[in-house]
Amino acid sequence: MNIVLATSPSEEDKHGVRSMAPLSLGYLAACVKKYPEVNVRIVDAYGEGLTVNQAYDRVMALSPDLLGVSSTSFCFPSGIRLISRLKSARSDVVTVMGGYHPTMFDNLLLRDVPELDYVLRGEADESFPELCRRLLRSESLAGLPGLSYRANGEVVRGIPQQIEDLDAIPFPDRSLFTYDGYFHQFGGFPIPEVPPTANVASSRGCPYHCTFCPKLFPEWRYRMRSAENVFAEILELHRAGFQIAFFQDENFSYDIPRVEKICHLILEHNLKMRFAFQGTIHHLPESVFQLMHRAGFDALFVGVESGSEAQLRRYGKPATSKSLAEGIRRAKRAHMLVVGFFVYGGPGETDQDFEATQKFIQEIRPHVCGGSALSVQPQAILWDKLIGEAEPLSLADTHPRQMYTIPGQLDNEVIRRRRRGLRQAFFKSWRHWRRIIDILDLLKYNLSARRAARPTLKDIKMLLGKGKSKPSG
Ligand code: B12
Ligand code: SF4
Repeated sequence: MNIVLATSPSEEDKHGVRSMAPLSLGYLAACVKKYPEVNVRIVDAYGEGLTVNQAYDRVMALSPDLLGVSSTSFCFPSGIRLISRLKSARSDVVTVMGGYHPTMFDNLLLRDVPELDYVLRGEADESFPELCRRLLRSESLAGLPGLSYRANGEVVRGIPQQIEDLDAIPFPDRSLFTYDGYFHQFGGFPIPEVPPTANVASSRGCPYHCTFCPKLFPEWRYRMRSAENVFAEILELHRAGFQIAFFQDENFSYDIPRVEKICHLILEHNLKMRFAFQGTIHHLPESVFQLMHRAGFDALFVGVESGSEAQLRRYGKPATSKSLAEGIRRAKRAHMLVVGFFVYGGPGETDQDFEATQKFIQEIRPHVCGGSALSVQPQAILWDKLIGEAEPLSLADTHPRQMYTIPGQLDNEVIRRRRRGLRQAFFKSWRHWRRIIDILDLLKYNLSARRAARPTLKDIKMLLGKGKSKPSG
């Protein structure tokens, strides 16, 4: 059985191009490999920036018997187009969707997309291999956990699945991530000379409930892999030649004892790798940041969202602006590169709230800032509050919404001003004299920053006439 797993193409947004490998599909592939009759391939249409037509050609060339398409809420229409095109050319191919949007809107998808055969709701590490097994043996699919399908003109909905013991599932099959563009970026930022980097998921979900943050399904819980299991994976990555591991979890750092244990294992084994993570930091004491630095953690990505206390409360964030500022200061004292993410234009955000965000950026000075206008996504608390709790009537009603399209919220002109304002605040923060200290500190103590800066430093040396030009030929 030829299985092709694909991400939904995104023709409008090229954000993911050359970005991280799709771990979701790597996990599914690893889990289904236990059946020798199965041959799996991955087409990362989103990551490679393919159009629907290009993705279709790639999938067709692999002669699939089953096509599984992963989709977020942002590019589900192109995922549907890919499935429809394939099915009209090859009606015998079994088509399955999974991921955020299909988990939530399985009923609408199966009602309105005749070319789609099945949806697997929630985490499919166990249900997807079971689906393949039953298809291979021509067994009944009734009762398959998480499976939504059509029966007698009705949609039968499965219960979204979650894996209780994450240590029990295999590591993602990275041999199928054949696109080499992943390895020329770091956390989504293109860096030409970045050493081989792998993304890793050490936990699933997040214990918090920020109002704008979508969950895979309402009952989805935070679960962690053990420190030993995480360490076994990074050891395997190290042996495979990866030099950096990026923990892309929603919240890698929530559980302090686990973070400490991972660091101790790295130090005890003298593992020479560098690390970065995404997660909350307001609760991490200085000693933990220092330990992480010693173990090789060079960068962190944190959702600050706003510098205004009132706005953070409205978002239901677990931290205060003071605890976030102190967390960033502690991380900087431990020589970590801090990438802070901000959102603007959320419900209730006043000019004063936005000014507090600008002030936060200028005073606390994360090394890098990312920002976006808040969008309201179906699986988030805000969706229920602003759009309504009723089930959308059609797929067209399930698209994420920009705030300015919602009556009573800030208009697009204010959003544009805030976008400019955020950029200005970040540029101003770089004009502060203390930035020289920030840079010198990173160059002295942060190995990844030093490596990234090496080509620029070489250029500067050459400019100053101190570098020897390389003999040609
Ligand atoms: C890493 C990451 C990225 C990376 C790489 C994405 C990738 N190729 O995997 C980059 C930086 C490119 C990225 C980009 C974006 N991302 Co992103 N990303 C993540 C993150 C942090 C981890 C994804 C992951 O690997 N999870 C681990 C795997 C194991 O879980 P999983 O993906 O859910 O897969 C399981 C199930 O969903 C299911 N499944 C998934 N696919 C399929 C397919 C089939 C056939 C089946 C049967 C089952 C199945 O089984 C899998 C195994 O259990 C998630 C948050 C999260 N924790 O999931 C956000 C997340 C997916 N991203 C999100 C967003 C908003 C974006 C962007 C729009 C950001 C932006 N402003 O540009 C873009 C658009 C992405 C897109 N494709 O549309 C949202 C999506 C919400 C939604 N409503 O759909 C999330 C949930 C974050 C959040 N909470 O807001 N992202
Ligand atoms: S925004 Fe961050 S802290 Fe809040 S629920 Fe989402 S992942 Fe967790």
